[in-house]
This record gives sequence, C-alpha cells and structure tokens, in this order.
Amino acid sequence: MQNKSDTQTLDLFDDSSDEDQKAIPLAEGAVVLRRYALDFAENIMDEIHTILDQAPLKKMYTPSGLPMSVLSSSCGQYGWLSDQQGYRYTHHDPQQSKPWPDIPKSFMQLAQNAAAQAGYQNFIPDSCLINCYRTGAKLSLHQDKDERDFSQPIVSVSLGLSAIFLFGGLERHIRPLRYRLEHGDVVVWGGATRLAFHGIEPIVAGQHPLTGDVRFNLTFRKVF
Ligand code: MD3
Ligand code: FE
Repeated sequence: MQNKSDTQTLDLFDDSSDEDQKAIPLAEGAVVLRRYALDFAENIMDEIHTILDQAPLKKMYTPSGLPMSVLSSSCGQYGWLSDQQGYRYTHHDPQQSKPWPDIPKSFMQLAQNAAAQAGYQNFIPDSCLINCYRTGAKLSLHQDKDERDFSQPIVSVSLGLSAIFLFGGLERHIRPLRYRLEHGDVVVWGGATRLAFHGIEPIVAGQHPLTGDVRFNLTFRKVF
C-alpha cells in the first residue's frame, strides 16, 4: 500500500535506544538534545509569561504584506521584527517604545550549556525570539540570514504541543525531511545546517499540561 505522504517522519527519537540526554547529530553541524529542557520547562514558561507581559506577542507581516500565522515577541539586546519594511532586528519593541526585556539568566545558562554540548563553547546570544503557534499555525520554508555571523549557531527550544519540523537543504528546491520536535527538545543549529531551509508544518490541535493549546519555540541567536 502506498503511503499517503511521500516524505517520511524519521524516527530520530527512538525510545528503545536509551539515548536520552545524549547529543544526537541530526546532520552536519546540527545537534538534537532530546528533552534537554524538560526539567526547566516550568521555569521557562514562567519567564516567558513575564516577558510577554512587558513585550506582548504580536502578529508579524511578511515584507510582501502577508500575515504570518505565528505570533512573536523577543527578549535580549535585539528583537526580531517583520513588516512591510522588511525583516530586521531592533533595540526597541515598537509597540512599547521601550527596549526589549532582558534575556533571563536561566535562559542564558540553558542556551550556553546546550551550545557547549554541541561544541560551541563561546556562544553568547544577544537575542531570543519567542514564537507562539496556535492550532494551524505554520512557518513556511525559509533561511535565517538576518544575523551577522553564520559561524554562530542558533539554539532552539520547543515547548508544549509538538510540531513537525521541516529540514531542507541549502537550496529551496530540495525536498525537506520531517522531524517531530517535542516538549523540552533543544536543537543546536550550526555548521552547514545554519543556512539550511527549514519550516514548521501546521500545528495539530491538542492540549499540553504546561502550555495549553499552543506550542512555544525559543530561538537564541547572536545577531551582532
Ligand atoms: C535550522 N523557528 O524562528 S526552530 C525561526 O519552531 C524558526 O519556531 C522555528 O525557524 C520554530 O526562524 C524552528 C528550529 C530552527 C531555528 C533556526 C534555524 C532551525 C533552524 C536556523 C537554521 C537552520
Ligand atoms: Fe528559522
């Protein structure tokens, strides 16, 4: 019988293999730290809510004016914005006309420890993008190219509802592989994967004890 989908979800996280807490290389330069943030998840969610009180989530628009389904905010020295003027990082939250909230110490430790596990000993992020996915929210295939130094990795933390992550190649036409990212998973994206096309499939409705009906994703970056 033919599979409905002609791509497959690789069972990267085979529970029988007892690989929890080990650094699993996903591809050249990308390292999955499965459930790495699990013990910190409650603290992280508390911190997220404190940040969002100061810098509320907002809907972004692509430079061509299309609304994005993901809601976003930031903390750190720089925050990411997208609107009809383009994609960019700013010192200020334009909605609040004040600087973005600081990156909490616990976030810095988590991001730095994860990066170190993947071989990046001196990762000091100056930006943390907070993405919130409601049911059906998705992120189309894209590259992250608005940062200055592509030798610096990006550290991502997934919380709440799981997502199917699309992991493509260095060119848009390459068919992406699909991986499930779950609550607590941390991935360090460096090396050749730093400029890979990637995206998120539409989130399937669900309930998570910590986040309710949404998925949060944090991405730690060194922008400048
Ligand atoms: C691979 N976020 O914010 S995290 C983004 O789940 C973004 O919100 C997704 O893509 C999310 O730009 C995916 C995993 C991720 C983040 C950055 C990457 C994977 C990446 C940069 C390069 C390659
Ligand atoms: Fe991205």
